[in-house]
Amino acid sequence: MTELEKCMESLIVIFHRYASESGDGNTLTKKELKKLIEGELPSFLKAQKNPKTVDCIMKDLDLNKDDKLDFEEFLPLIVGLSLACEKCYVLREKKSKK
Ligand SMILES: [Ca+2]
Ligand SMILES: [Ca+2]
Repeated sequence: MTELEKCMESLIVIFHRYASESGDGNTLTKKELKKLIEGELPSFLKAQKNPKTVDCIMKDLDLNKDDKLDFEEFLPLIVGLSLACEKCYVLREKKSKK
């Protein structure tokens, strides 16, 4: 497998690892989402001072308002964070070339 294929597989595996903790194994409840963020994105959570961060994320991502996130609804979180990370990466690269 290529590096990118491995990344995609990791995303899917991690999503399902947390999604299968309770109830429907294909969707994340708010509790499961919180665990996923705490377990897999600790630096993101630390950067957020608002204790309601997970509630806000859940509201934003849950497009069909069933209080659960399927993989399709979960992906924009990763895309959004990747976009932010890429901006930092570009800045770092710029600095290191000077
Ligand atoms: Ca679940
Ligand atoms: Ca949903």
